[in-house]
Amino acid sequence: MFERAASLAGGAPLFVEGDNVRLTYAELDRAVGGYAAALVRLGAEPGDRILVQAEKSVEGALLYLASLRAGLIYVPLNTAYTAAELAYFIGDAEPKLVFAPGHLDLAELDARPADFETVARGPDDLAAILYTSGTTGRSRGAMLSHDNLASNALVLRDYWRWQAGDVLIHTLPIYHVHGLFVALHGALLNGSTMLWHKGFDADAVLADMARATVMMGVPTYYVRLAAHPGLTRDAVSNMRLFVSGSAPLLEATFADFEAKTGHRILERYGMTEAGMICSNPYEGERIPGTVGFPLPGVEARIREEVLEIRGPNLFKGYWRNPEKTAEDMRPDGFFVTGDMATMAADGRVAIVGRAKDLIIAGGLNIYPKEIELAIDAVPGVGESAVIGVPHPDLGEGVVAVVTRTDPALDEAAVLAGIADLARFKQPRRILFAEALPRNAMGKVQKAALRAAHKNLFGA
Ligand code: MCA
Ligand code: AMP
Repeated sequence: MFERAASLAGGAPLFVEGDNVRLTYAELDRAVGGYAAALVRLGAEPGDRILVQAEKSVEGALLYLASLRAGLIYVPLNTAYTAAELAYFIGDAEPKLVFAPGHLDLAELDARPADFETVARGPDDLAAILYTSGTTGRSRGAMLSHDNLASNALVLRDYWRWQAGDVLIHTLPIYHVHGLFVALHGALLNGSTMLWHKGFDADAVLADMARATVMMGVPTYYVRLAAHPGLTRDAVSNMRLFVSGSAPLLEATFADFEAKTGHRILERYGMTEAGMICSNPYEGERIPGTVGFPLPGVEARIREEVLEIRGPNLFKGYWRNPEKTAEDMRPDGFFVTGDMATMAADGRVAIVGRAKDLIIAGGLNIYPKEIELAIDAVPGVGESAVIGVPHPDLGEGVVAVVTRTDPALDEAAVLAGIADLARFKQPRRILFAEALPRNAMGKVQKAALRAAHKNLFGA
């Protein structure tokens, strides 16, 4: 699909960094071919996993495409993960090749442009495994097939009206669904130029809006843009579409952004296990606080207040974990998302809460169980409860409420004891308490803790 799109786009720029055209569509085939050939020379065979933890780069994107062409299974990892976390993923995925600190170096790969015969793959063959944390505290790999990725990309191309002349501001990381699939695939399928940013910087993004038409981001990006004095109707006059997802977009952010730009941000909803699931319409009403309608081909229903879905976008299960897969799957093939939702008579969906114990900060998922297990292992800790409370920039901020057996234990000692966790998962605040509130069943009342500390970050 990408090769066909690229052949139509011809000499159009593909990756642009600043004023620098890094690659044109005409060069894509041989550039990716060079990476694919290099991977094969290193011994990778179809079905092998290739694990990548690398700063965002054009080369990294080419490596992903090369992995698809060589029939490999791409396993991207958040760059913030520590060496201890990386070791877990290597043990679980058993990759043939590892591009990560202390392993292979992407910059040293001999990947000069070359012809490469694409390895044929069937629709159900795996294209990628994306790790997603679980309520048990252990990350598990969601197996995504070529058809999962392709079907979702094709649906979104039509749903969001990708069109000739579109230019995408690509500022998301490429180790998650949002940046790696939704944004990258959309642009590639459409033969669109990507203005490639290594990370999110509001000044740089605003400056690029004059030559772009589409932007995708997590709510934090829109919060930061809306607070920027440069966000005006003039600044966005070339823009066609702003998409938000990965976490709830506050109605206040939606309203603020519309007042300043005239644009109604299009909010959509998705998950690692299923790519994009629901979206507000392109032409119809984009209603804040809702995520629109199930995408064409996606079936959605609500059982006991929780959203369940089925469709060609739905993953093939958790890597080497059939028990967990079975737990989340209904006998009729519907997947239990763990998101609490309502569905209006016209089918419009609103996400109203979470049945799973999950925090989303700046679009990154954090499972309290994993943090609690780490804190509980620190000497001097009695027990802990990790919660998310409103945060003005990140949406939610991580807070730990901790009881101690050693009265001298302080915040710094707790943080030092959990240094093996990626920084973004570590609590912004550690609060000490005499005891944790429990209900009659002995279960920690997290709702009470969240209510007690809801103003901690002044959101
Ligand atoms: C960075 N920090 C964070 C986060 N990011 N803390 C909590 N949550 C975060 N998301 C911490 C760093 O550890 C550091 O801490 C400090 O903030 C500054 O780091 P820096 O990297 O400079 O921060 P930033 O550049 O401002 O990054 C924030 C960000 C970024 C722009 C919101 O996290 C981001 O781009 N997030 C997008 C993630 C994403 O792609 N999500 C989609 C997942 P210290 O200073 O203490 O060391 S896909 C998904 O969810 C589904 C499928 C879907 O629907 O899309
Ligand atoms: P991940 O595990 O990173 O794929 O994150 C998926 C989760 O992000 C979903 O199960 C939701 O809880 C949340 N999410 C994604 N998009 C939205 C949205 N537009 N509104 C509310 N929650 C969202």
